[in-house]
Amino acid sequence: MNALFVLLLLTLLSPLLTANGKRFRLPTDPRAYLTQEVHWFDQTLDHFSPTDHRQFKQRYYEFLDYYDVSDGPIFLKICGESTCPGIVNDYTSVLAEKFGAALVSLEHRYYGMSSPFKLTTTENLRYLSSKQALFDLAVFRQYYQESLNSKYNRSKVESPWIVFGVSYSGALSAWFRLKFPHLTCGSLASSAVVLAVYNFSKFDQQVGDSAGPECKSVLQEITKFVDQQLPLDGVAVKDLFGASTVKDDVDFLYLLADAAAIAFQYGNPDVLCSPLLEAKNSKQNLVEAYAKYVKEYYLGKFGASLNAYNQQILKNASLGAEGGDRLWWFQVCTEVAYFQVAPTNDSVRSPRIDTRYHLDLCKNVFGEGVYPDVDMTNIYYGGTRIAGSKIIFTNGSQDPWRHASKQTSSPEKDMPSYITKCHNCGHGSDLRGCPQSPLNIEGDAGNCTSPEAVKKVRQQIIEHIDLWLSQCDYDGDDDASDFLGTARSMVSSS
Ligand SMILES: *[C@@H]1O[C@H](CO)[C@@H](O)[C@H](O)[C@H]1NC(C)=O
Ligand SMILES: *[C@@H]1O[C@H](CO)[C@@H](O)[C@H](O)[C@H]1NC(C)=O
Ligand SMILES: *[C@@H]1O[C@H](CO)[C@@H](O)[C@H](O)[C@H]1NC(C)=O
Ligand SMILES: *[C@@H]1O[C@H](CO)[C@@H](O)[C@H](O)[C@H]1NC(C)=O
Ligand SMILES: *[C@@H]1O[C@H](CO)[C@@H](O)[C@H](O)[C@H]1NC(C)=O
Ligand SMILES: CC(=O)N[C@H]1CO[C@H](CO)[C@@H](O)[C@@H]1O
Repeated sequence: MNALFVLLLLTLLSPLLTANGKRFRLPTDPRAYLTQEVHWFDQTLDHFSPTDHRQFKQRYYEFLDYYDVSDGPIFLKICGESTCPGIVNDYTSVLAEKFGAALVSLEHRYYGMSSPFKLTTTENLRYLSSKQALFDLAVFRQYYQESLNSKYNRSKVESPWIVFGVSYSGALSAWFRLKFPHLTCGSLASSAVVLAVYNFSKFDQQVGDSAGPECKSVLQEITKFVDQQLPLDGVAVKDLFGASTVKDDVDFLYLLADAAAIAFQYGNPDVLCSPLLEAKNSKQNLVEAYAKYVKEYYLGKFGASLNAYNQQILKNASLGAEGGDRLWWFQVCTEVAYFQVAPTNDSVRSPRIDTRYHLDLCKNVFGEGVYPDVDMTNIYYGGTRIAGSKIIFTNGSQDPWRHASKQTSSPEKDMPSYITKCHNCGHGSDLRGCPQSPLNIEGDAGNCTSPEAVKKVRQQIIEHIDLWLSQCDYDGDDDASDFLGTARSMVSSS
């Protein structure tokens, strides 16, 4: 099969690779990409072993239409926890045009077509970690700089690099700048989940806050009813939601919790709350109204997969892309947790979604001893006390994930933090506009309830990138004349 065909196939399959509250949705519409032309790179499997020299093929993309060959920067858009079908046409393409930048994206190891192994057994997943992924990016950055230099017949040029990411890849963007400051001039970390959280009850609290008192209380009523009905007639309840394949009751409750969270996370609050409040006001059956939303919107239009909530499926190491969220769950169960447990008070989700449920899932899906050492992760990266520099943190006011991000500025370290505040500002709204799913081409902010809020943050992003490019000097030694990127000014500011 040729690569393009495989790519198309994967693009069609990618609705299966969704959900679990966390996973950042990538669009399936080819128009949402600047390019989908695949390139390959030989990557080292284990960056931390002196004796293991195995390699695997890692997929990447480049887009050079805006590139100013004389002194343009390189924007590395980090792909995160899903297949990476191309370079997404979000607000970074507007930035690339403004700054005359080359755009390049590397698929995250293990995801999509960049898997070192056919089977995703726990043993084979041992090289799946953010630490390895950061090294992938560093090695790739060197490789790509050289490949671009030879393409344009130039030598020893060190372009100014800026890294970008949203969500988990936003955390990678911040961490890359932290761990490899000599390889970049700055970082945008959009909705970046840099804090590993063990009991992440603030997630559910934010869902309630974003819903507002009325919609929250309807959601709570529904949860309560489903909690009561499940032990009595689980089959009927699951059937109502079209989810009879999800055998475990708490897996099913998790699906219902995620379905609500996703509306706020991705800027579609009214798609959920309007019909629920309508049902409430006209005294219709609330559970049926919610089931309609879950079936038609969450599992339908949004494209979430039941497989992501089915531990029987998550356990299966031979399913590859169809195995739901097995890969992301592995990262959750080993590094970052973000266990979205029910808060003890005023919870939207079922109290049965607790710490024990998550730990049991990790054990059931990956085996004995797999456990997220969040303390080690936060020691390694610093959490919200990350000791980096020149990193912009952005968050959406309605996004439950912002409580795992850095929400206050550290001006002394040149790490500003911005929050876009509006009714439908969610995950990555600075780069993706509103709603965040489906993606708006070039991250159009036109449908944000406060486009001005998004524009203001974007202006800050432009100013910081401009400043950091002008200050960029990788080594400051005598070779500085080789460095093309200094003092580059923006093409235009608006
Ligand atoms: C590349 O640059 C070298 C040295 O400047 C020059 O001799 C050579 O002709 C160039 N080759 C191409 C393909 O432009
Ligand atoms: C997480 O919550 C569980 C259950 O409430 C509790 O036993 C545990 O101590 C908590 N762990 C941390 C690190 O907060
Ligand atoms: C795992 O998936 C493969 C491929 O679909 C299937 O053949 C196999 O029966 C599954 N294993 C289990 C234990 O369900
Ligand atoms: C529990 O939540 C309710 C509703 O938000 C609030 O009024 C109450 O003060 C909370 N109780 C505690 C102990 O936090
Ligand atoms: C904004 O919403 C309207 C109505 O839903 C839609 O027709 C239009 O395409 C949207 N614009 C953007 C930029 O999403
Ligand atoms: C810069 C900024 O707007 N920070 C805010 C982010 O959100 C937190 C929590 O709501 C606020 O306390 C910060 O002021």
